[in-house]
Amino acid sequence: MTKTSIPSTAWPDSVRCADDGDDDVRGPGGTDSVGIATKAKAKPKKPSQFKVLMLNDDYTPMEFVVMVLKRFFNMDLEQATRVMLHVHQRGVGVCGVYPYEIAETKVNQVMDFARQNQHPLQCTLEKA
Ligand code: TYC
Repeated sequence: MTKTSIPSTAWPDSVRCADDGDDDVRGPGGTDSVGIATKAKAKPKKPSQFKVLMLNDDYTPMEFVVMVLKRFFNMDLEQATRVMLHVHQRGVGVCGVYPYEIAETKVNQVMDFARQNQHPLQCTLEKA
């Protein structure tokens, strides 16, 4: 009768130690070691925020601007009227602050909707 045994070399390195996670400390040769960690810790960046700005013009009807603010920025009639009048009087106003991709989508939605209705309304982005 012959004795069988599992050769230890059958196991890849990754299953050798129980705590072989992403965060262990290893020397340059890949062997376990104690000392200074050489691996940079992943530092997730919080997404930067962008203001969506509405610009005044002489032609777009006030009611249309209020409709845009309600439709794309989820404002109620009172908020939308306040922002529209601010833009009308001061030239520019903030519709909302969002991560870049959402802000860009809002700008495109507003510009497309204004163009479809033949109004020169302009909307743009600015880093918050
Ligand atoms: N100034 C426009 C008017 O008198 C109204 C208006 C307000 C237009 C805000 C654009 O972003 C705007 N009809």
